[in-house]
Amino acid sequence: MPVARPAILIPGKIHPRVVERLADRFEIIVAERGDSPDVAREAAERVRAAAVVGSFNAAWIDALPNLEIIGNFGVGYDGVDVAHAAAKGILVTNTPDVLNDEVADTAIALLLNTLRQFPRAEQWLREGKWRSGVSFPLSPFSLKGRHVGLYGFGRIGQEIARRLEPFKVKISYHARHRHEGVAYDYFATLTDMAKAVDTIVAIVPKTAGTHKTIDAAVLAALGPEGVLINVGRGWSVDEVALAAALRDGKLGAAGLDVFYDEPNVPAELVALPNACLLPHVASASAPTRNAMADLVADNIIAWFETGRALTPVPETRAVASDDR
Ligand code: NAP
Ligand code: 8YV
Repeated sequence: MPVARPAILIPGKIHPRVVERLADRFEIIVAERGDSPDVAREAAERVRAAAVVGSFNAAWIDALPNLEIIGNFGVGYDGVDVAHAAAKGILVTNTPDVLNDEVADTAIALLLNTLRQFPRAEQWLREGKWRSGVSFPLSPFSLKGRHVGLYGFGRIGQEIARRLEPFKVKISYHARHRHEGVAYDYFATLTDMAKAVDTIVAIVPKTAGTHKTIDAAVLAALGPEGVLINVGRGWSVDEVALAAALRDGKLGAAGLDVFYDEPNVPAELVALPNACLLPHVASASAPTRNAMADLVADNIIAWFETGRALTPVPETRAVASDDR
């Protein structure tokens, strides 16, 4: 009798390369995305791995009695109930490092676009407003001479810092810990950093400790010349306070790739000329998304071939197949 191939569940859409890479070794079971699991019991019992984007909650995990590994497409794995997975001895993997350069490049592009208003200038040109004797208005802000505070100094934060160096700006950072051997000033609190710098670039994960930490007090400390860039998670920002600060001139400008309730972007932010807004595209180039897809697939393949995954998240790092 032929040996059954392990079944992989794909709840909703995922990058097609994940499926291409897995289809010859595994049975692929596609289900509807949703908060409630939607997979027939007999199929659910065959599932030993899931490849997911976004939300994968405890109900989904509980619906799959033989689940061993969840491969998350993305370095941020806040959509997966990782505590529940860990409690059940299920491994969770993410896609660190392969997107660092792309996301750091995007952060720099968004910073320059926010300060210098290049998207608005291009729109102005496309609208046919550039005529002899008529120039686009000077940008109120420049990157020159700024003091940039990185909120988050992990894999991506450090790449952003490397890219900022040639711009000759002063660089500081706030993270949970001081990083040894780093020459930039460290601030133990976000508020203290906001008082010292004029620009914050946020690249922190969605956790209990980062919820709405960029609040009215932090924005007021940045001040009317201040700029906020967020490429981490919208969860970290009090968007009501941000829109009010931008509207009232208490904050100079903001550049956002991420929002609290995606894809719903507050109308107040959309209406503001000093907000530069992107639809969560920091890693969204074909080469980088291919690399992320490969890492999702390689984690699942490695798990079934060697009993070890390549990039388990810290909370489930201790899970190994020989414990099962
Ligand atoms: P990482 O290497 O784990 O770094 C996370 C950084 O955040 C670390 O410096 C960490 O501090 C800091 N941090 C965590 N909790 C904190 C808190 N409560 N207060 C202060 N600092 C805190 O992660 P990464 O690979 O750089 O990615 C960071 C996040 O970016 C991801 O989790 C994801 O949500 C987001 N992201 C967004 C996009 C996008 O498309 N926009 C793309 C990729 C990633 P320590 O250094 O002290 O540990
Ligand atoms: C992706 C991201 O857009 O890796 C992350 O944490 O936010 C982005 O790279 C997302 O994970 C999948 O669409």
